Amino acid sequence: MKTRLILLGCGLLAAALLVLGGCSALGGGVKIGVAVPLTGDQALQGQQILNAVHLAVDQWNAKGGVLGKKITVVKANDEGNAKMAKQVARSLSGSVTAVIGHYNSACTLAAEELYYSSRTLMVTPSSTNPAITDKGYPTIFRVCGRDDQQGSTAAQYVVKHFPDARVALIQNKSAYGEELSNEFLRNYEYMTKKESVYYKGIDASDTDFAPIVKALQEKKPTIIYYGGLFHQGAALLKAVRQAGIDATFVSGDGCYDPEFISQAGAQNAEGALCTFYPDHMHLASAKEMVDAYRKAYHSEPGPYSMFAYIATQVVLQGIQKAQTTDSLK
Ligand code: ABU
Repeated sequence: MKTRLILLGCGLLAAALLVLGGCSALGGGVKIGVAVPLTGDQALQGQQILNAVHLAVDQWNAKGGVLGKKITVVKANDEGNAKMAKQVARSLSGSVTAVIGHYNSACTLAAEELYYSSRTLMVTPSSTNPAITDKGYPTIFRVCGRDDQQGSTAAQYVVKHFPDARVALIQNKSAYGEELSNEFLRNYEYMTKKESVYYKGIDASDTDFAPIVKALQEKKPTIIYYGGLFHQGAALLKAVRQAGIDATFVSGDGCYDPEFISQAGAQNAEGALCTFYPDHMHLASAKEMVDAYRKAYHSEPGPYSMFAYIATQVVLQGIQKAQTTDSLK
């Protein structure tokens, strides 16, 4: 089974130029918080991010740490839930030098104000909602791309390769899924002057797709654009294929995950399209990290492991360059 890949441009943070958000309650070491889901549907993705941060930190510690101090990792489970993300942010703010996280855009949006207020540096490896960085907080960053980039890239691809498409959109009403779908639709409508044949917002926890399948059977789309994460996307695709609908399934980075294929079933996922970055699993420049990850964890890195590893490098190289963990200096 092979999912085809649409490349998405990604603005990497310039590590060396960072002046870091600091913290006055650090004690002797440098603490890096990792705020991700560690339970529930996204626990594997959270663990893959946490593993990658640990990997980078272990490598730094093996070389003497940063500013001569040992680096420690403080993990926090936001459960993929915005309310919990706020609680996590309250506990990490001011008690760690930097936070790598959150995974979900909704969580990052809920938490970032607290990090900013406490001048705790935050770098998300995976949250793609544009508003996260458009607010312009000087201590809030991402090392991944944005939903406006993904939406536009996917729309251009569909316009070029499916000129007679009948497009249906289904999105999970999250800060990620809704934004992504609307960016796709805005670009698609602008380029084609055509409207979608179907648009539906669902809850991220919805698992009964019978009404959607019925509507799709009536509307007969040839493209189904889904804004949301892999587990729901996989279940939706499965339901759609079981009903005999063969429309091409298109989504974003949230479905670019081996779990999407295994949960949907390889046959159902065949030909699905996702926007993502050049996959580090196939990049020569990423081989060292990928090999180190495999050796350390006896498992494969996840789609956002490399981004978490890079985010950690950004933070630690920034501390090294600035020679301080204090954002006021
Ligand atoms: N970017 C997909 C996964 C996380 C999110 O942005 O909500």
